[in-house]
Amino acid sequence: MKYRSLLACIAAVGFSLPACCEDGYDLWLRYSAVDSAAYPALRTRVREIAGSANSPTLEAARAELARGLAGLAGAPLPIAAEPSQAGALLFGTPRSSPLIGQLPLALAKAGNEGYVLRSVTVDGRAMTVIAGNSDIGVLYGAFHFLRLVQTRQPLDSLDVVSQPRTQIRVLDHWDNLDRHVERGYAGQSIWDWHKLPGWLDPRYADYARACASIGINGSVLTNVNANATSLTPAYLEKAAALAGVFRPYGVRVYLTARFSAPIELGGLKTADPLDPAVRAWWKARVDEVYRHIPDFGGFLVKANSEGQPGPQDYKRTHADGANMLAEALAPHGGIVMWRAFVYASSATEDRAKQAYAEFVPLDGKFADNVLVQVKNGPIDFQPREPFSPLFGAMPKTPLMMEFQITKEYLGFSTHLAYLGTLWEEALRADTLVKGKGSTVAKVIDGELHGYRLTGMAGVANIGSDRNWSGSHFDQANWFAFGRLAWDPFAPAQSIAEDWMRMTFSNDPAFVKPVMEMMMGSREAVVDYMTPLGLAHLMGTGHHYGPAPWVSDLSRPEWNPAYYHRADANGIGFDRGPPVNGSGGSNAVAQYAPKVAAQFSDPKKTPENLLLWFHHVPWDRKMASGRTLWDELVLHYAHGVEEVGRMRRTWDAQRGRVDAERFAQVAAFLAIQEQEAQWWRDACIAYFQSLSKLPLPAGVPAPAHPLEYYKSLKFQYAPGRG
Ligand code: GCW
Repeated sequence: MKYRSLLACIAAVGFSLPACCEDGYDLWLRYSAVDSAAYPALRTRVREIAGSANSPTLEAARAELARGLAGLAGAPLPIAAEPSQAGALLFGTPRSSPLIGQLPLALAKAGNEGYVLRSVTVDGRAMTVIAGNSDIGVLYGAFHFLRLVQTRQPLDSLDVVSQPRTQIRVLDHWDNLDRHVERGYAGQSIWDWHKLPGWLDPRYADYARACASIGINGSVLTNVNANATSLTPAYLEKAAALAGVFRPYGVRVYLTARFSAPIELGGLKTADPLDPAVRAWWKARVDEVYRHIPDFGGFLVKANSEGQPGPQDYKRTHADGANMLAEALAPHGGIVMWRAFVYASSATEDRAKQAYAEFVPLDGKFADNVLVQVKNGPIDFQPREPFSPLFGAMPKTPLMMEFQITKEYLGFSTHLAYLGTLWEEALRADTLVKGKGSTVAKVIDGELHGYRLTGMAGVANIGSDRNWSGSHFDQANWFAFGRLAWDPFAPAQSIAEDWMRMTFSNDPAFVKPVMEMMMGSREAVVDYMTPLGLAHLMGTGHHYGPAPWVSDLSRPEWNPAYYHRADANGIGFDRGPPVNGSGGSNAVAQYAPKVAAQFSDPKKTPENLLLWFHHVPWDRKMASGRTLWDELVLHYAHGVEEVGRMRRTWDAQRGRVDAERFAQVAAFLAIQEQEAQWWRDACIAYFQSLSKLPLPAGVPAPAHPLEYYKSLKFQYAPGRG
């Protein structure tokens, strides 16, 4: 922005009104000035930043505190090596600061990566300490302290101890080397491969800062639909340059490994994981990776899924493939994240059953440095799915969670959907494998089975757009992912509240209604896209908009009709036990007996998953007393109404939010409402062509005939695979 227009902005609105000209680049690290009359804590408790920044990470911590507190306090704070006055904010480890070593901080409870924030009195002077056992712990603590100020928490008797409940907290970027992002709705890839390593865009450091602020400690730079070129020296040099930028922030670089790389790059005739020449090739290649990136994290692998090469091409198992890579990585301390998202090209079985069928027999067969990465649901990141039956079924294999932050199936970046609630629902689901309370969160954090490794991955929603995520509210999903990876038990609502206060405003007149809007937003999407347990009704390939009628694609599970199975009698996928040898796919049997019993019985299955597990007649009586048909239509209608309500909630915030971000959110909500209506109308028109039933009283008919919706084509929808 031009200096003169900035001055004009400041003159026009003054300091107390929301800042103008905000483009979202600063994310939740905005650090806008505190009104010290309303929040005197900052002035009284924080007068100086003290500590020695004798490593790049401690330097990053001090720099963040200086930057953040200067913004929040409205003026830079004095920096000192040792605390020199009351109100000192002392940061460091017992090694960087002898004083920290002497204070009774109970640092043992902070573990390797955690921290303690504590109010202390030293020589009669009140101070605040941000301490960790490691430098990265201090950086995480610094971000936590800034968050407390940003969200206007009391600072006088701080007593916070926090450490992550999972070890590996990674973003998976589905970024191609040509900068196209698979399922990306925020512009191009932020990795400008062409200009790396010569040009280090300042955005890379801001990315790492943002990741560190929420505890993310790894970044898989490349798409799981992998390109072996990323393992060549020229690209390793580029990845090494990024690793250098990320290192002070504790973010390790990982890459995807294309299973056929020994053939493509090495000129071998095979990529058979048991072939000695193949193993030697991977070993040498991994050694080379570590020569470029000494703290390289490891590989993420998609194999034998959707056309990707893998060990099954050689009649070997997923464990054989994973263990070969694990063997090459182990001497360097690297890990393999092997994905369980598989569905065989020729399978006739229910797709929801395939991951379990392939992986459970391999439990206990993976090397010590392998994690199996499992999507939250059995199919594919739908607006709602039951939890994957793999959770709880592989006690001897560390399973890590894979969530999708980018909204491939929830309206791309123009639909406002806070995913914290979706992930909370998945994490709190009870597998019952070791009795009540055997939640997915306890599988993931290792508590249930004593896993040696733990982790959570999020498919990134980050791109070259100025606001990073394609929309302002999509930033909340990046934020929520990091917070849940740190603590899978954290409540989605308090995460949303922190994010809103940091990103927009602490004004209660903003926080309360907008939080309600966020908390209900994902359910609204479920209602207008796939209510009552429906799934995968999206347009084929691009996944933009409704296409429940598609049924002519070569592979059965590419067709929306495969998932909803609607006909003249009813709708839904029968996944219950077969009756007299025919009927259900018996996917329910993959769950623990009590869960299976619940999901087998339509009367006990929660209505929001009914059609996932059962094919039921249109006139089935629902809990409301209405028929399934009426209930389905009303859910679609309700979803649209909710978006209308979201728009009104947002419109009432005019003046409480800067004009630039206000306008974009308002415009996107208008798009969302139109598209929700489109979803509603297209789905009702289609299902009505089968049910032949009238709409419930008061529900308007779709705006167009079914043929109109079928005729729509979206050749250029973004993010295509
Ligand atoms: O959801 C599907 C996507 C593909 C993706 C695949 C996967 C990277 O449509 O684009 O490929 O999942 O998770 O591997």
